[in-house]
Amino acid sequence: MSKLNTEKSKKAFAEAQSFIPGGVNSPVRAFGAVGGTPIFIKSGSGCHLTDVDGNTYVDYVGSWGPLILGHAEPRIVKRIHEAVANGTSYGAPTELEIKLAQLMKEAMPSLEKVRMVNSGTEATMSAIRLARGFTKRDAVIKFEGCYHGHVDSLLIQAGSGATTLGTPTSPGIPQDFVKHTISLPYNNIDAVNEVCSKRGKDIACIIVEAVAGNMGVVLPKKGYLEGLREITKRHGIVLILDEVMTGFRVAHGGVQSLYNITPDLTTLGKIIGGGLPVGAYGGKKEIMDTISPVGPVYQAGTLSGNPVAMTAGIATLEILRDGNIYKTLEEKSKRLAAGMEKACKDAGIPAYHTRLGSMLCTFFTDQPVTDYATAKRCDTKRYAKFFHGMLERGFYFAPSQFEAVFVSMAHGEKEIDATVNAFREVIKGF
Ligand code: HOZ
Repeated sequence: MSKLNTEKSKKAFAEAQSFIPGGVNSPVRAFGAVGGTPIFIKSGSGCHLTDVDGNTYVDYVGSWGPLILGHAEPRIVKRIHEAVANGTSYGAPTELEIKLAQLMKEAMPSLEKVRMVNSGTEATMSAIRLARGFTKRDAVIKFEGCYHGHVDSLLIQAGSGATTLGTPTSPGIPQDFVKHTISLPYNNIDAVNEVCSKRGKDIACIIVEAVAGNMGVVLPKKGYLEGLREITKRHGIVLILDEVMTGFRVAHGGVQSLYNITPDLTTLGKIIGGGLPVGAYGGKKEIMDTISPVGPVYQAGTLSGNPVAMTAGIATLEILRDGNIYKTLEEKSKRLAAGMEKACKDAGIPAYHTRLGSMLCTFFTDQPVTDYATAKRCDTKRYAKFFHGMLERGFYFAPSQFEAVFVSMAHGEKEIDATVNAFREVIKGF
């Protein structure tokens, strides 16, 4: 029984369900895996969220990744206000789009050309169409437990809400749409080699979450990403690195800079929109120039390159140019992860901890988690206990084991140490 007063959230949730399926506009918000009623948010500031009942929480969801600088960061808010005053949408090109593309390319040189869209889903969907149009091949390889948004052909053995809510392969997608999707275990390079040596000439692209962040955080094994790069090169397959979550998060140049991988295409979202709806895909000029209006592969969008979203993205990426930010984030994240790991050890609670930069995860399991099968072995009932225990104490984590913890620049030592102390208390009751 929760000690929190969430009467207004409960009322809002009941009302929301009359108008909105499940009362939410994205399933992962519904507390489906942990039980209880989602809290309805009134405002965010720094690392804090305040709900409609007036409860305040230290937030580790960060809008599922975009808010690397925290909520309502004053410099971003100011730039958004200025942009809004100039009009909110033109449906015509602006110099802002060039500026954001430049900032992205500066951090990720593999982005020779970039196309802006409105979400990560749109980015991955468009990148796959482009890879198919460019190679004139149909098949796509994806990996179990990876999630690339709700794209029809990729909702096969998908992570995030699809796993949380028990529908990793969604109904509503005709068999004809997915007959070209090959789903393989993550972190298993032999499986990729085997399929590609038999069917290499049919495969348009391999799409992979650079660090899997939608089955919890699962790190690529040593040599795995490099192996994918080598195999795709050998067979003329387009390598799409999905950095929607990791881009500008784990490092300024994303996972590709840390692992020294040059993908053919990269998909981005979240941070590049500074908290507004944005996605992008980009990569080799030769491939990108296959998109309309230069080439024949069609892709378009009324609000693509929206001036307000571009401004928020530019303001964010300009701040992130300061390399000290990633050093600071590393220290903060390490402090949190180490604190939680030690707490589990001291309490004798089996757990497996993963982290890359400010993305981390505590899996409640006594086994290493390296892929979807091992991630699914976690004790999700224990996770639900953890989630509610932390929520009651004023700490908001993702309402599912199969998501990431995000640390932002707004989290201070004080909040992090308080989180670890609360965690110690919560796991005592396991
Ligand atoms: N990729 C995010 C979850 N892992 C998206 C959040 C959502 O689905 O609402």
